[in-house]
Amino acid sequence: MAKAGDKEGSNRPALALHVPEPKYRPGDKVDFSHIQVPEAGAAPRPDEACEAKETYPLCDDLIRVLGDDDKAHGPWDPRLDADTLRRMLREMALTRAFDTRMYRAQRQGKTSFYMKCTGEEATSVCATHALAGDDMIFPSYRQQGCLIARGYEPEEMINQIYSNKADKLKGRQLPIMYCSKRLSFFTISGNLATQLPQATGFAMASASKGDSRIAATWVGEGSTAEGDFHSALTFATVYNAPVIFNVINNQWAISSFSGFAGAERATFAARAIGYGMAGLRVDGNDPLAVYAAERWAADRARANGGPTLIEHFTYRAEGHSTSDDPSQYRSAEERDEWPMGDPVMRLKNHLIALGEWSEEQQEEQDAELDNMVKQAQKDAEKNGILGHGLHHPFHTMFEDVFEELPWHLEEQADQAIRERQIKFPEDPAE
Ligand SMILES: Cc1ncc(C[n+]2csc(CCOP(=O)(O)OP(=O)(O)O)c2C)c(N)n1
Repeated sequence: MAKAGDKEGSNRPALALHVPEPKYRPGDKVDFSHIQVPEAGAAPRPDEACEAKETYPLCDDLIRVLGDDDKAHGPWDPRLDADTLRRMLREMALTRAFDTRMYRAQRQGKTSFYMKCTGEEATSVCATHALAGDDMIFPSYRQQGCLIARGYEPEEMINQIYSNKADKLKGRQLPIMYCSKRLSFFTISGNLATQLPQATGFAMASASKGDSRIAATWVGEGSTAEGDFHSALTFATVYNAPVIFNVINNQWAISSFSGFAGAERATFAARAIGYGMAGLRVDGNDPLAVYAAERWAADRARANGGPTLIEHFTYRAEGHSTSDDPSQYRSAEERDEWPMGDPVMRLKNHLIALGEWSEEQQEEQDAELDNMVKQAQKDAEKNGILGHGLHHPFHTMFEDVFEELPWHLEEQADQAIRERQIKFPEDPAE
């Protein structure tokens, strides 16, 4: 028997901990040639009703439709008409124009916070097009494109970002944490991955009631390390819930590269295999591939084929948020070197190759969209910007904590209003 303090086993190899390290740090030359970019059209397309395991080779592949020639290739080509393609292009461009203006609004102090989705527009806009209008969306904070694709008014979004008196969420949520019951867009929560089991729960409820609505949820690759990811997938496969898990692998979770969420060992799509779930891995910057994969999963779920996990392989082109400076932790070259290009440019070039669009039309549309966002911003500013007094009545802060206002919260409200009136007599609280 070994005694405490004995050097028993000292001839065994020393254990070593592996701490992932990203390939490129600030100032480094970037070479993404290790990333496998298969030919567009090369991946097979199994039937939506197939056994989950038929999809497993696709979890290690990358479904691509748009080739370097800007044309659509192979069995995943969704064969969308030109009007639908133009609508998707317009909504992706609107998402980008909106992001640009709101980022600036934060820098001008009109709001406290903003998050862009630059480079990831296809993963929200084009995926939403593949769903029915009343399918329930459970987003993370980087899916403003889903709301835009469902026609949410930019002014409403800006009212929320400004926490002004027209903000439907009454200034209670951090900017960009939208919600629209009318558009089946579930309230965004800052707690990562909590939307996943909720989406599964919605899908289970829908199925148990014999309804026809499915659920689609989005999560960053970093957030897949949360326990909620595991429970959501377990419940979804056990009960064959009609739910789609969109994992947006944009390579970074703030300053942590995807290796910290397990990317060095297996793809995120491959997580599906262990649960017995269908899985697909797509080029997230290929608008047609994103649409086709989401449509495949939606049709499968709607026909009681069960859940699908889709990894959208993409790149977070900008900082994590207005509070982040990516030049501190990654090479500035990464964005330009990203081998899958830019989703807006790729769809634009595809439409031009089809003879259904032109550079001039694109320029005109960009100017029109920028003006539209500018006007929406002006209109929203009439309802107030951050810190300029036009907010919801003070009392509303205490409402909706419970369905009915309990006596002790009514007391707190009265007291808070009295104190405010003493401190700021020129700004009477209601
Ligand atoms: C439970 C929880 N832990 C940590 C955070 C802080 N946090 C906010 S965003 C973020 C990174 C998430 O990265 P990822 O899931 O890859 O999504 P991305 O931001 O790339 O879209 C972290 C750690 C949080 N909001 N909630």
